[in-house]
Amino acid sequence: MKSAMQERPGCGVPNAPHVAWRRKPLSRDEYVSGILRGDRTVLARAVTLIESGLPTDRGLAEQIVEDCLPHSGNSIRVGITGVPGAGKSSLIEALGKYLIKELNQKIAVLAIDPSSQLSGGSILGDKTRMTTLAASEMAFIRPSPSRGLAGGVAQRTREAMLLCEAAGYGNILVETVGVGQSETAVHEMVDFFLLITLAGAGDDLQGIKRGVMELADLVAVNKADGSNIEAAERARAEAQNALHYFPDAETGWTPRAMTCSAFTGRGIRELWNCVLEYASTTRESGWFGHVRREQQKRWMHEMIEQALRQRFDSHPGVRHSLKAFEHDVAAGRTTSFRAARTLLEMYSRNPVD
Ligand SMILES: Nc1nc2c(ncn2[C@@H]2O[C@H](COP(=O)(O)OP(=O)(O)OP(=O)(O)O)[C@@H](O)[C@H]2O)c(=O)[nH]1
Ligand SMILES: [Mg+2]
Repeated sequence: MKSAMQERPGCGVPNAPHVAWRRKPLSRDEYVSGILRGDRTVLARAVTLIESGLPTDRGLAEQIVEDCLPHSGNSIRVGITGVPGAGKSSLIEALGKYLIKELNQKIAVLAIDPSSQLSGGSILGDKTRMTTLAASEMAFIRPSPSRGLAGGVAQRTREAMLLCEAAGYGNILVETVGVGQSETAVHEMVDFFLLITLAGAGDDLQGIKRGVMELADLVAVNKADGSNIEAAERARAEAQNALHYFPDAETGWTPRAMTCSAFTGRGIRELWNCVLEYASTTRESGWFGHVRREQQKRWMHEMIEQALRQRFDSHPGVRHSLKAFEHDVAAGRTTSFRAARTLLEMYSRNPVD
């Protein structure tokens, strides 16, 4: 299924994914050279290819990623999470404006949004919250892929991230809603993890899962504007209490809490300085490189698992008998162990590739 944006050719948003099937197909070299010279249209088409469910597209997509890999990695990858409505998209717009206008730097925004599969709404919503970025030549915005399972979406986002880096985007922001498993997936693909919270709502109310706080390198209490400033400051102090007080021995970093406002711009510069400070501190401690190496190892294992699963699922014998085995297991006619072993043996006698 195509996303809402993909089905609206010429919907007037410059950053909209391009309608690949109407255009002349590009060769592997054309894709790669386009990406390396920072051509946003080619980059968008390559990401569409990555997100395509067609097995015929997969081969080319993998070749492009492989060719771009040596040119990737030179970036700071920031994950942003928080409950719906916390202001993630608005904050990304504010950060993006700061990066482009004040620092003259390019920014790529990717999103993993499990809710969009159900509502379909936030894809267009995101674009309207990021109007400046969407219109800027210096920004590349990609809403969530609307299909696939959490793991598959994460893999595609990772690949899109590598292509953005090869295209010269030194700042990568990955947005996700902090209510599912997606924040863990995002945490595992970024250098820095930012949790956006709001004043006046307890952790339970905010739906923040226990554990997400522990992943955060920075907690930003957003909407610290107007009559909300004091409450935001109190929430900041509470968040700071919940975080560690001392630098982590391994990382050299002490997680922080700040207030900010996507509307007034309060705290935006400080927020980005915090990201930069994290990068320099952890580069010095060696943690930065260590995490990236560990992440790469994990990606490899995930890809193996996914590929094996895919092959197993598309094995004709397995496909033919799976339902019957499920019935037998549910009816107690066989055990799940025996059923799994039989199916695995069926697969390994004649593996599919
Ligand atoms: N007062 C105030 N309102 C804000 C601020 N940032 C965002 N909002 C408002 O909060 C609402 C949600 O903002 P979004 O940026 O869409 O939040 P989000 O976290 O991206 O939401 P989802 O993508 O749905 O998860 C919108 O109505 C914004 O206008 C802020 O700094 N101050
Ligand atoms: Mg959003």
